[in-house]
Parts: sequence; structure tokens; C-alpha cells
Amino acid sequence: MKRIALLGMPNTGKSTLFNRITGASARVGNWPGITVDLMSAKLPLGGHIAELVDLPGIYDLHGFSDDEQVVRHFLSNNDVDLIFIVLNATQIERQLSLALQVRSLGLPAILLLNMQDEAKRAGITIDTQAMSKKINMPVVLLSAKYGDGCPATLETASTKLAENTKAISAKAIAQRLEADSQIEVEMESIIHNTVQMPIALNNDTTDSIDKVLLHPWLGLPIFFVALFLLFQLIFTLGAPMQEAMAWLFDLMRTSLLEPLLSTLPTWLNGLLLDGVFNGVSTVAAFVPIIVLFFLVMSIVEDSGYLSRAAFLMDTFMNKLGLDGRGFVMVLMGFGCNVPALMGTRVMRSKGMRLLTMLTIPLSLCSARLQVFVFMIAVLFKPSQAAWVMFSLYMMSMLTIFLTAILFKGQFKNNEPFILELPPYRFPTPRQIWQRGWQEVRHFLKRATKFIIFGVVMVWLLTNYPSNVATASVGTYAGQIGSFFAPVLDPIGIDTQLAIALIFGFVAKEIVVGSLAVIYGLQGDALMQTMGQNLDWVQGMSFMLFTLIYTPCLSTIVTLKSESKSSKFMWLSIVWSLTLAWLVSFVFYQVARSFGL
Ligand SMILES: Nc1nc2c(ncn2[C@@H]2O[C@H](COP(=O)(O)OP(=O)(O)OP(=O)(O)O)[C@@H](O)[C@H]2O)c(=O)[nH]1
Ligand SMILES: [Mg+2]
Repeated sequence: MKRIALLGMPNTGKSTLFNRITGASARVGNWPGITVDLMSAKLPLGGHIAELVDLPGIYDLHGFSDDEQVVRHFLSNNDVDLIFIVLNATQIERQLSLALQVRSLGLPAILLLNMQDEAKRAGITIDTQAMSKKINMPVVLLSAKYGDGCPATLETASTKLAENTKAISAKAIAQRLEADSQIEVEMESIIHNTVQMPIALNNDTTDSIDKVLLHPWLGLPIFFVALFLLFQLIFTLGAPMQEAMAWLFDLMRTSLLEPLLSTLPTWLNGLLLDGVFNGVSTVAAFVPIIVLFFLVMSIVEDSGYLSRAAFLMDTFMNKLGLDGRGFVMVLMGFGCNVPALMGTRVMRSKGMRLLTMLTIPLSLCSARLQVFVFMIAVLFKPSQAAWVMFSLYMMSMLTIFLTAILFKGQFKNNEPFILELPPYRFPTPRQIWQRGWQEVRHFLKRATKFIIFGVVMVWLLTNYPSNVATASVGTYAGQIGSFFAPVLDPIGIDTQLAIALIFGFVAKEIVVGSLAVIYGLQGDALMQTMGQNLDWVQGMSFMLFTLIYTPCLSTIVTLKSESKSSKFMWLSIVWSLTLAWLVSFVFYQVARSFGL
């Protein structure tokens, strides 16, 4: 099978092209450094099946950041039959160097000038035939986002592969990667002869939006107001959807499953209905909110606003030993901490990378969002909901800042970084849909992996030994709760919540599900009973603890694999547990001492 690799600078649309021609759903975003790992997919090409590999964006084949090494390692260890060099046509004078680097390796390649739509609008014209002659490889104009030029790309690729030029072995590439070459001069000559650029690139819209959004003292307030409004939007639209889902699951249980399963032995009936069904359906009711959340995230990510956020926060983050990119990783962590941790690979300074990785698990991810939406619905009025939610997000940022300040002495860095501000872009419906669907799949995968396991365990612990009452102190769950009581009593966490927290260590998606199992209820009934059992101070203390302590096993595994250090992983676990307890303790004791 022929292998084709996508290579280019960050944010040039490699993953967009990858998705378009293979039908895969690699993550796309208007931020340099979205792809950090290899991803491959098959595509039919000229009657054969070829493998297309999406690589992380790199500025330089000889660079030393982790993702540049990923690319180099890939080229040195895998035979590649063809390279698609993807350039942003509006930045051709800066990006052509990479094409020449690839050519000097001797790899067969096609030059794809992407973002043709933007280049055209900016008034750039490129003579592809002349360029092709000069650079000695086929050149194709492309607009991966909208699909123009994709058929031509595939045709050119299949012709090129059919030429059957003797492929260069990975070993030879590895040797050539060592050698360097002078390409500046050649690049100038190519650009001079084949590209026509207007004197000033026409980017009026982006410039005038930036005048407001990057305003010296309005920029940050606008950012936080925008954040608040987005959360408000997700909440207002999502909460009714979640209630509707809960109602549907309730109906399903009473009118379908209960009659159907009534003949089963009591223990099996209990396990299936009160365990698996209650647990999973309570969690599944949050799917619409999570999807909505990711749709909004995908628009934010694709808009280019993330780079503006990095710009606005850069000076402040510098004081914490981080930089603007760290802040963007925190925002990405709002979705899921795992890709955010992997996104730190773009940082070349080891110290800064570790410090950023230490802060990311404190970023309020969508799994924790579920727990909070649930607890807030149980304990607060609808008019208070958005404010409580927002304060939790602010709390998440505060703990991140605090962590950075406390640990910045240990993780020194000295990496200057240049921030690129890409133009504002709006995702196509297709891109939005792809992202939403990808998140649903991700959720279902986690659901089958963690939630079912979690709720079955919780059901067993709360129902056995069988000679005591369900969920009473005598059950295994009750015994575990009593064991932890000395630490958890001072922060207002009762046995039921304690069990949920313990299982939440595996994944936060289990927390709400296990509460449903522990109470043996679902939907409205669950919320009402919990509302009677807990007051808001306990609930808040529980939420603070959930926010701060280790998010999930996947995060721990990623922390370990990305830092290549168990010591670092343990530092993160111990620190987050300690901080979680301290914050909850202070909150709970102070609130109680005020008689709340
Ligand atoms: N206008 C326009 N935007 C595009 C085009 N192709 C991609 N984009 C946008 O460019 C941004 C970057 O796209 P990605 O596919 O994530 O870029 P990438 O090269 O994979 O980036 P890294 O993984 O960070 O290296 C996204 O906002 C895309 O929607 C295009 O042809 N025209
Ligand atoms: Mg990519």
C-alpha cells in the first residue's frame, strides 16, 4: 500500500484536508498546534487504496520541539511514497522554505497551496505552472475547507504515484535529515517570479474586529464577559434538554423496562435497573449539554479567538512563569484535559511545558461540568445557576494561577515565543457537525469503558453484604464511607458523596451515575431526595473538591506518558488532592462559622 504524508507549518489546514479526502474526523482548529500526534486513514486513489498520514504542523524540519521530533521520527522510520506539502497561500513567502527542505530530502512531493479562498480575497495571484517548473514538483491550488481543488489534488497524487519513482528509504532520509542546505536564495527567486502580492494584504475585517477585541484595557473584560455569556448560553439551552432526556429515560423505565424485566430474579433486576440503567441513563441525560458545549467550543476554537486570548493574557501569564499558550491550553482543557496536555508539545522549553502540564488538570473539563450542572440543579435556584457555574470556572482559573505561582521556581523556562494571530474564521456546518459527532462518540466510548464498570461496582458495594439494608452503614460502601469519615467530615462530605468521589477518581462521568445508584433513584425523584438530604454549603464543598482533585485515570496516564516521569505524575496527584481538601475545608468551615 502506498503511503502519503501531510506535512506543513501549523494551522495551514492539513487536518482539514485529511478529513475532507478520507472522511475521517481529525480535530481541526484555528490555532497552531491542534494536531500533536500521528493519525492515519485509508483513501481510494487511482484504483488502489493508499494510506494518508496527518502529521503535526512544524515550522522547520530541523526544529527541536516535541512535535517536530514526532515528524522527524516518522520520516526516519517509515517509508513514504509521497508527501503533500500544505502551505497557507497567504503566507507563501514565509512557508515555502519548508517545501524546499522536503525537496532537498529527495522525497517525491506535491505542493498544495491551501486557503486559496483567503489568498484570492487578499489579492494574491500565483502562477502555479511557473512555480511548478521552478520548484520541480506539481503545484495545486486548494481550498480544503470548501473542497475546491481536492479532485485535482487526488488526480495529481495518483499520477505522481503511478510514475513509480523509486522511493527513498526511510534510512536514507534519516541520514539526509542530518545535513542542512541553503535555501533562502532560491526561495526569493521563486516567489519573485511566480507570486504577485498586493503591497498591503487586505485584511480589513480581521483588523477592525481586533481593534475592539485586543483593546489595551477593554480586551480582557470583553473576554471574560464573552466567556460568561457562552456558559450562560450553554446552560439556558442545555438544562431543558437534559430535563427532557431525564423524563424520557424515566418513561422508558416505567413503561418498558420494568414490565419487561419483572420476571428476573430480584438481584438481577436490581442490578440491571437500579444499577446499570439508573446510573447510565442519569449520565446519558447530559449528552445534549456536552454536545452543545463542544459545538460552542468548536466555534470558539475555529474563530481564531484563542490566539487573541493568548495575546491578552500573555503578560499576566509571564508573571506566573507561563505564557499565553498555557492559557489557551487551559481553555482547551475546558473541553477535555487529555488533548490539552498533549497540546503542550508545541512548547520547546521543558520547564514551561511541565509547569503548564501541572496546571491543566485543574481546568474545569466537560465531565466535571456534568457533575456541576447536576448539583446546581439540585441545590440552587435557576436564577443563581449561571453565577454559581461561572464562579466555579473562575475558581478553576484561580487554582491554576496559584499552582503556577507556587511551582514556577521548580520549573524554569527561557523560551521566547512568537504569537501568530490568524485571521478570524467561522467553521462550516460540516466542520461543526463533525466535531459534535466526534464528541458524542468519545463520550460513548468513555461511557462503555468507565461508567458501566463504575455503576456496577457502586451497586455491588451499596447492596452487599445482603443481610443489611441497601446503602446503609453496614454495606461495603458504608464501611468505606466510615473509613474516610475522619477526613471527609470536616469538609461536609457524607457517605453517599464520599463513594461518588472515590469512584470519580476513575472518571468524573461516574460521579452522577453513582449518586443515582447509591440513592436508587433517577431523574426528578433523585434530585428531590438529594435536595432534602444536602444543603448548599455541603454541595458547594463537594463541587470544589470535585473541581480540584485529580480529574480521571486518562489524565493521569497522559501526565505520565507526556512527562515520562512517575515522580511528576505523583506530584500532580498529591498536589491536587491536597489543594482540593484545603479549599473545601476552608470554604466549609468558614461558611459554617458564619452560620450558613
Ligand atoms: N479559509 C480557509 N480556511 C481553511 C482552509 N483549510 C483549513 N482552514 C482553516 O484553517 C484552520 C486550521 O486548520 P487545521 O486543519 O486544523 O490545520 P492544521 O494544518 O491541521 O493545523 P495543526 O494541526 O495545528 O498543524 C481551521 O480554522 C480551518 O477551518 C481553507 O481552504 N480556507
Ligand atoms: Mg492538524
